[in-house]
Amino acid sequence: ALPEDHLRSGSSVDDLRGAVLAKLAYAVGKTQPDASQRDWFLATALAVRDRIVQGWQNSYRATNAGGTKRVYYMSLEFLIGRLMFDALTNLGLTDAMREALSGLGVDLDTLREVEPDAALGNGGLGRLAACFMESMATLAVPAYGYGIRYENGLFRQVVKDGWQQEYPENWLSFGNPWEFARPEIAYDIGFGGHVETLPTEAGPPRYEWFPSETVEAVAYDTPVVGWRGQHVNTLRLWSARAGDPLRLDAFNQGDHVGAMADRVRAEAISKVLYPSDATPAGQELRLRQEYFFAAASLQDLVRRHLKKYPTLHNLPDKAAIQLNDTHPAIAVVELMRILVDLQTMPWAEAWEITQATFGYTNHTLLPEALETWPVPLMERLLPRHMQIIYLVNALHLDKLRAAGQSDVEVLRSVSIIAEGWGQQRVKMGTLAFIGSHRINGVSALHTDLMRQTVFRDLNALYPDRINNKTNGITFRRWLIEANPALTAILVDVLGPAVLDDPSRLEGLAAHAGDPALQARIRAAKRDNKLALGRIIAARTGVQVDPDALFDIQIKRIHEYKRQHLNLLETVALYNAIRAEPWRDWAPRVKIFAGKAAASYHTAKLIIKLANDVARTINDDPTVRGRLKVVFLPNYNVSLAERIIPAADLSEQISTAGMEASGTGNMKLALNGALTIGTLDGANVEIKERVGDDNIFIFGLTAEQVAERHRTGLSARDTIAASPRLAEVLEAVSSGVFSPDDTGRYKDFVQALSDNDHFLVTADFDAYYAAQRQVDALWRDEAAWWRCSIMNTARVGWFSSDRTIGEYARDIWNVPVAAAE
Ligand code: DL6
Repeated sequence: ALPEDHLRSGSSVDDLRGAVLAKLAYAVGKTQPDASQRDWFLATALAVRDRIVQGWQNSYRATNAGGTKRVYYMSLEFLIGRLMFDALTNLGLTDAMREALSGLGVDLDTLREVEPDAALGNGGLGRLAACFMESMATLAVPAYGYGIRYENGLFRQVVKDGWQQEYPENWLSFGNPWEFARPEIAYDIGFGGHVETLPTEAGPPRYEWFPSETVEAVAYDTPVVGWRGQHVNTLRLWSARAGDPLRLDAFNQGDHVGAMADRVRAEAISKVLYPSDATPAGQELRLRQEYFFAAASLQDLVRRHLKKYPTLHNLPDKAAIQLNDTHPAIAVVELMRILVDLQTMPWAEAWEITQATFGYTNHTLLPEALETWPVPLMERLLPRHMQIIYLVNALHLDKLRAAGQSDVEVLRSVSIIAEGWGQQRVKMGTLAFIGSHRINGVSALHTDLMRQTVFRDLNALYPDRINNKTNGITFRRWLIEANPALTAILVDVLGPAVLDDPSRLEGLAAHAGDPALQARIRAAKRDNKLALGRIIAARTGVQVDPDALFDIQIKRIHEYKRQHLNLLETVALYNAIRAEPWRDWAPRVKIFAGKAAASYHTAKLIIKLANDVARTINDDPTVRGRLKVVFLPNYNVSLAERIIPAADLSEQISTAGMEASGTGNMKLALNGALTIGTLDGANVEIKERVGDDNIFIFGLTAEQVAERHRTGLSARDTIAASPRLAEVLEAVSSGVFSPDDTGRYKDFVQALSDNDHFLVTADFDAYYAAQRQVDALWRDEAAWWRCSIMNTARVGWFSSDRTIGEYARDIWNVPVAAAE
């Protein structure tokens, strides 16, 4: 082989070192003495990327040559985080690269921290998309992920005086070594304008849309390499570009700002993830984003199909499009427009193809998160699409009436158009449901609730469409990369095949009581806790004891997730410690991290409460360090990778029926944390697998919650019946934790008493009791570590490889590679 090949594909330490040095010189343009850590990171990432390219091209060629069906995963979010260790791990190059760099005086783990964290998502939904991309590559399912290349990802959270502040997160400012810009792959995306009716000689008229505005969608490709580098897929993200970079006439007349107005408006589409939709302009931008990426992705996949086949009639045999929630649901209508208006296909045939191609995943039942768009907005922005929606709806309702359905309530509930709110709105969930052949929920409970609630009437009409696909996580990132110490023990005990086949984790159960194994697992956890302790000290100034129980709640801040229930329990424990300081309290560190939506005032107040409670307790000498509270700012994927391996207890305490699945619950259990949780989302299935003895379940069930919502939510009687809770609420309300502003939490506590929608007060006593069971088990070391090991042993099923296998079989109809 030519030396050049070694530089591009060699995997020895010398090859890698040579490759990094070549990249440093010729791609980054630096010499060794001048290179910063960022330069070294770029050089290393580029050298790694070279090693993916061959597999990427092979995968592409094989799929094309074989005419294999592809999966297109459309998602407004891909929370991919850092990518260097994904690539190194899956290519099996981590150790060799570490050695290669250390020979140059460079530390791979330092470079790991230099990589920007790509926060192109908000939470679980976006991270699921990232795990699915990795699993599809691992299982050799040919796939494209389609989304938006946001210039600014989810905001950077700064905590100032206990309050969240948001700052832009420009992850691209120093370049992105993983992506390939494809300026030649660009599509025109129209907005606004009008529709013309064109008569035809025979048959129905044709329609043509003349948009008043056009924005270009430009592709940026990131290769996604699967485990052991066998298969590589593409994450194709769209960036918005104005057709004309500036209006030269205006510029020459001195209007330098005005000359760029069109460009700014066009490029705003890919500027920020989740623009605030509190204003009509924000709402419009959000709808523009959704149509922009859905339309670009469809043009792309249709072009690919027509390059190989003469017609789109066989599209469902060659393409499965998965809608990750309703955000891309307008794609259903866009495909109809392409088929009927552009390809002149008869409506019925087009509809059949559309339905057979799409699948839709629902990720929430919360009414405020179910998307609806005002008809006037849709009509103005996408006039032809609105016509198509009306026709889809009319035909759908006609069919039901013809089949004997005359119940006005049922017809109203299954209609795509909702009346009310003072204006008509388009229900995107109903549109996605009707336009798809399969609709899935993300945990068994969530799927059942979908059948009983939001989609009850649609499910009665189409009983075969809804199916369950319980979420999963990729073990490559959440075990192998995040927790090398635990991984090494697992490989030692179970053999290296456990890395390929997570069901082998079950073998650990037989050793759960082995004191030697317990000691090893405990020592590994302690090291992880020490490392997290260093991060906590650096970011918050709080010193934590690695031998205390690390009690973790990490997720978006939301009332349904009930961080405030945890905080109220923290206050109760604080009161108890102060009342009986002589008792042998199990030392605990309560760690919170998460972001609140910028316009969600109560969630931001909960962050302030966490910081107020933390300051008061951490400063109180009576507590003597037996309880510490930490709010770690700027939660993101990289921080999760450091927190999860250090967790002893996993807080999954949402109001039952409100958390669709959760995936943090799976990551924490895999890393040996015991769950304290409600019977909600995937907690139910985690309990079934780990067993009742290895999990702390408390609180109302989803059914009981629904019953409470029917009977009323005043919490006065509940509070009166619980002196402990009453004392806690009184302390918070009266300003014990906010001496600088004693009224800060008055309304917050009042609202809990008047209308406790999330049933915090109702679950409080049960939660407090469950926490004391946690304390008791923590004191029995052998029993605790046995439970911890049983958690790791029994959650192999939550691998996203299993989930993707189910999607492939039941929704997409594509084969998956057999496990090695
Ligand atoms: O399915 C992924 C993830 C679930 O694990 C979470 O339980 C669920 O809240 C989340 N859903 C969303 C949708 N919008 N809201 N809210 O983020 O999906």
